[in-house]
Amino acid sequence: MNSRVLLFVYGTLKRGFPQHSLLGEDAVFRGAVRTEPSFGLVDCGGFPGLVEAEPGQAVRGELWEVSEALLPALDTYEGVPEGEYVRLRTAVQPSPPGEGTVWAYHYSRETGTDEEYGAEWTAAGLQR
Ligand code: PCA
Repeated sequence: MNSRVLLFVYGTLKRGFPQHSLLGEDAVFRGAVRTEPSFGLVDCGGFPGLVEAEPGQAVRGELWEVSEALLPALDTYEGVPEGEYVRLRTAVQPSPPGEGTVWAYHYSRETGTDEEYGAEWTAAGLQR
């Protein structure tokens, strides 16, 4: 059985970015989406990290349907075992009809208090 899961990606896993192929050849693009307006992106040094922010923004990214069997490899790439990121259920807008869980990698390290948050990761880095 090939179970499928939904993943919100906002950084190097997006289409056209360096690690997109980790989503697998059978990944299906489900649309441009954004988080609830309570997040921000920090620059972790060439890649972004999603953190809860106050005041927050709606972070823009992509919703992809991928094979559940790929999650262990994605977790390893994102450093989930070492604690750099955690994979959490994350609400996105527009929300995919009839499907509960969307996963996203959240940055789990401490960030500066006067951090400049971005709302989108581009080839040029963080954008507001
Ligand atoms: N890759 C993951 C999380 C941060 C990153 O650079 C992503 O694209 O969602």
